Amino acid sequence: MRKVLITGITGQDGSYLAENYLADGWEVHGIVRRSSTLARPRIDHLFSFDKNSGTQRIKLHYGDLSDFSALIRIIDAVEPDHVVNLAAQSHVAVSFEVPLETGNIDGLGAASILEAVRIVNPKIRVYQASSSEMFGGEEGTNSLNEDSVFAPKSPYAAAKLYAHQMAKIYRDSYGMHISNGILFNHESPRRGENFVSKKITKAVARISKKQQLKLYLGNINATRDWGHARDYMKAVRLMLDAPTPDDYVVATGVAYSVEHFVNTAFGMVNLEVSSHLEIDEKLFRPNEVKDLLGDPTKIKSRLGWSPETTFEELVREMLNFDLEYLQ
Ligand code: NAP
Ligand code: F7E
Repeated sequence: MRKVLITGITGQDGSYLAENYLADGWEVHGIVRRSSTLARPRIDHLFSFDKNSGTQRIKLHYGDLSDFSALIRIIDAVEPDHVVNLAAQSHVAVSFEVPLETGNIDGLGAASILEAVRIVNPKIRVYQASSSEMFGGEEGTNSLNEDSVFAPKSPYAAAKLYAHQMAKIYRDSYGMHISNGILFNHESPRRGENFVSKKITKAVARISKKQQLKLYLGNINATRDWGHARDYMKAVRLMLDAPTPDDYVVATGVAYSVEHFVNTAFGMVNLEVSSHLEIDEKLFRPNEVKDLLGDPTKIKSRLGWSPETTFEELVREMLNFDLEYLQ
């Protein structure tokens, strides 16, 4: 049975990617941090037994991206065919609060994965979770592709750019099968609660049930190219399964403002935005990434990937999930 090792398996993307590999019959291994609770809500539903073999097809290993010895030990023991590095301090605003931790995990941690794979078995295929944040997103920029200039604006983006370049350096220097996915914002009902999409749909659901009065947001003029995490994890699989490694932008090619996201979600429950939305200056970032729009031409033409979920379908799915949760 083929094996994948996923870092960040407890996160939004890790949970969808684990489902994707399990559906294809792979054995899925994940690296998890020790925490004071055992709750792992995004992957709890995956711990069923395989009907044929009677074994668990998902196995977890304690480790941390800052612990190189653990990474070497786990990769050596699991002998995976693919290593997917999704683990990160993934919040841009928080990276200004914890810049060193962000650099340590998102930058050096990613380099540790590359070095551990090189030492244990350089034939293992690797995916590195790069980010559209690396572009910086100046106001009104045209759509961004693999050749666009990187100009990071946060500790998060700078750390991701270091990891991105290290992945290219390892690919070019050692002939390893390493791909960088430059993913634009992707959301889902499993999105972390302090990202703007989930903050909006959760608040709209609660306001519609009279459990909350106001939604406080920062810069609602920012525009983002929003897709569905489930679709984007299919793109990750295509990169890992491709005969040759490369770097790919993954995006829908359509961007909307945060304000449009808010209007869409409130419109779905027939509520007036003006009665419930407040702008809070404290939620603005020290250096705003204004506009991000991706050009997915390369991945469409070379790997045949296309987004399957429209913006409205995404907002509807997130909102329905949050409404059902309240019931
Ligand atoms: P997420 O929900 O925040 O998940 C992050 C994962 O990383 C969690 O499983 C977390 O574990 C784990 N992690 C954090 N620090 C760690 C450490 N020191 N050692 C081991 N594991 C650690 O993020 P996501 O949205 O799924 O994103 C997945 C990856 O794609 C991230 O690298 C992110 O930066 C990148 N990315 C995301 C987007 C997007 O729009 N979602 C776009 C571009 C790139 P705990 O559960 O223990 O916290
Ligand atoms: O912010 C604005 C905020 O935190 C989106 C991560 O997955 O995608 C994500 O990073 C926009 C920004 O995502 C609030 O200023 C307004 O302009 O949902 P977000 P992000 O910063 O774009 C990239 C591609 C990644 O790689 C990251 O890992 O919304 N905004 N008001 C707000 N944002 C938040 N979080 N909270 C607000 O109250």
